Amino acid sequence: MTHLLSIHCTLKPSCITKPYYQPYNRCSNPCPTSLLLCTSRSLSKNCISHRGKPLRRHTFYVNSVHLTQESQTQSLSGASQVSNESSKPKRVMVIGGDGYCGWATALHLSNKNYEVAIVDSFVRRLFDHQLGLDSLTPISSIHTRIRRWKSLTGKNIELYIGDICDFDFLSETFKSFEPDSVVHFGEQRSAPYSMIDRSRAVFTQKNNVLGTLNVLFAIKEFREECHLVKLGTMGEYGTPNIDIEEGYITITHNGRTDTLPYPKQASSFYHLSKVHDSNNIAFTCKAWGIRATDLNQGVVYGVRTDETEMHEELSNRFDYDGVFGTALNRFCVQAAVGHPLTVYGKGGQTRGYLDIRDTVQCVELAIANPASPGEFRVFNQFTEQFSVNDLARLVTNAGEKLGLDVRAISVPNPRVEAEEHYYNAKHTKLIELGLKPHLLSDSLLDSLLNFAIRFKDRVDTTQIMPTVSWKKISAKPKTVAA
Ligand code: NAD
Ligand code: USQ
Repeated sequence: MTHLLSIHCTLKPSCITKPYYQPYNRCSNPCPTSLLLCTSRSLSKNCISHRGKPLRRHTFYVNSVHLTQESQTQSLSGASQVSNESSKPKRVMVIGGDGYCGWATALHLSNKNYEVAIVDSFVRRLFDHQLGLDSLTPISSIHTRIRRWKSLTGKNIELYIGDICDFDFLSETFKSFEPDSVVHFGEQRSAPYSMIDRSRAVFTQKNNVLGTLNVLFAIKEFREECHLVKLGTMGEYGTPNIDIEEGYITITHNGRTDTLPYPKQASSFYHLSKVHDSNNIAFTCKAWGIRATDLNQGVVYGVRTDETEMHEELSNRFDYDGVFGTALNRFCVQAAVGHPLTVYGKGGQTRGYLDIRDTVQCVELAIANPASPGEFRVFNQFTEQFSVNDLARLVTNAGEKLGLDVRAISVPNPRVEAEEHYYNAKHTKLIELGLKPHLLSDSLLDSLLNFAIRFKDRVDTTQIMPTVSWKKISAKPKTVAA
């Protein structure tokens, strides 16, 4: 048995001994035309400065490498969405930009001519090491990803490596990049992970709630006008027996009427962390005049976007395991390897779902149409509702057409959740802003299944069954077999 590493550690870039890269155009010292390799702290101190303001020693400010020889600037399909009012492209900080939704979004925004910076601690890659998990798709390091993007498009993506719970790091990042918008994906996002044991529950809430609080303080201190686009979750609402509105509900009680935040009934320590975030954001919009959009996103499926398709080194991660894998993605991989589809309990659990290509579209729409100062705006970000049984049926039918032998089984539900319930959630605000949904069609399922089949030799079937029980969570650290 191998004990899991404690995750009380935050990734302190100052502890990392690896050399890092500094772009020639941001360096106060003369730099070579290709790349400047800073290997010592003293050198980094001198090198890292921006507009006369030195960055602190532990801020790892890494930019894509100057690749003049390799660069072949392409005119990509997505025309610039950046407003013509200003010739200066909008600067978007993508926190969590090395993750599943964040990587696809960073590339999409860069493709649309936004100036993009990724901020990430790589804690998601660390979770894989801790739990012995791996993405279905091979994924390149962030440095390789960014260099490849630059070589294909000529576009820079700036990179700040660090933990947003470290306010010094975040402050320097804000002062250096000066974002117009911050898209915040940078949280521990798995409900099962948050229910493994006490330390994971605590980590999830600390990481998510404090990280978001730091982002709010950084906006207040350094970029008051900056628009926060925060990834929340449909799971904040739970499964009430009435229609779910977009953020707010108008209630008449004892003859008086008010519009109030929609009631929240989250059902994991992860989902609860999002509720806490929403409350903190709503309060700071009111108190400090921050402008924010909370994107209550449903379950995301798919992996390919126009940009990640451009090169295998731009591939996105694809989780299928029992901790980080989400329903439809898991079912496609299960069908590809001949594993029964794992329907938890009765399978009537209904959620909102969306294609990852719509995630990137929604974020872009939110950025392009910002909230007003002091406004706390909530959009429900999904395109269709399905029950788990619906998904199992769809994957079974699509798999059979491809000659796969697919069957679904009912697995004892490791979660505490309603398995048969009413569910009708509004999702009109993003459509009104111009979202053109990619709905789950037979052809999309075919392509997802074919994608899973292509990588099926990489599947570790021992990671498929759920192992985390909502009821059995304890204070004792959980271990994993090596
Ligand atoms: P992910 O785990 O793939 O990516 C999150 C990224 O954030 C990772 O790269 C991680 O290293 C980084 N990160 C986490 N904590 C950080 C910190 N303190 N400082 C800096 N970086 C940090 O997750 P994802 O699937 O891309 O989800 C992104 C966001 O969208 C999350 O907030 C999640 O709650 C939300 N969301 C995801 C889904 C989904 O189906 N994937 C659905 C609804 C909402
Ligand atoms: N489920 C199964 N079988 C599986 C996997 C899941 O029946 O093999 C069921 C779950 O019990 C649940 C539903 O499918 O009822 C969705 O589970 P999921 O694992 O696909 O998604 P969830 O845990 O809710 O979390 C995911 C993301 C999270 C995001 C959330 C959006 O990991 O970051 O916030 O989707 S939502 O569900 O709308 O809250």
